[in-house]
Amino acid sequence: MAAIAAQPYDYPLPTTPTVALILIDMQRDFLEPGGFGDALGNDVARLQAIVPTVKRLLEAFRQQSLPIFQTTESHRPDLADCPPSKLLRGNASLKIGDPGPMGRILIEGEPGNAIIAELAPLPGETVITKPGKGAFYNTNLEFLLKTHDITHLILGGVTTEVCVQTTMREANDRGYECLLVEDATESYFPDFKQATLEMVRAQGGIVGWTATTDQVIAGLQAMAV
Ligand code: TIU
Repeated sequence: MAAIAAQPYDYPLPTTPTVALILIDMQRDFLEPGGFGDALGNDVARLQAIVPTVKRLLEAFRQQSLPIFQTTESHRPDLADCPPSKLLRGNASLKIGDPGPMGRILIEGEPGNAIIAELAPLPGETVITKPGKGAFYNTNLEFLLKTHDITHLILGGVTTEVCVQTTMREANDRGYECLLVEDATESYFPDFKQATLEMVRAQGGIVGWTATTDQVIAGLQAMAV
């Protein structure tokens, strides 16, 4: 059986291609100046550095015609799906829904809410808009995964300890075999990223596995033969 060399031990791949890529929130709001991440006081340059690696991972899934899901953190223009706790938290200079240089912050359909051009989804690749941090909360992701008989999730995107980790934990509790790609995820806080990688794979993989993009691609290629 094919496997991805991973920590804390090898991640077994299924014999049938029931493995999907989940890329979390690689949207301008988090990666470019003037978006939500910037408004929260973060340095977005850290996140831009992983784009070529994420692109390589995405292309590997495309080459093998494996299912690809991307998410965006997005709210309705009327903010009906944004609880006041989320809207008002942090006293940010720009709040969700405020006009910024890329349109209204974190609002569906605004230029800043788009996935960055380098990773723009192709026809047939699914984009899930999510109002929360986790991709399962108030979305149809679980329904779509079940429809495609997907059992294994390879996760990347931003930010590691917020939306990526929340999604991985949600998926783990739902029975998915989850692997977080170490160099295809990033945080505004390097220590938080490192801690997340360590905590998900601690205790025998309590939340799942971690591996590098190279290791994932090698495993997928072995699965294909
Ligand atoms: N602030 C932060 O680190 N992240 C978020 O608000 N959303 C996501 O992680 N996508």
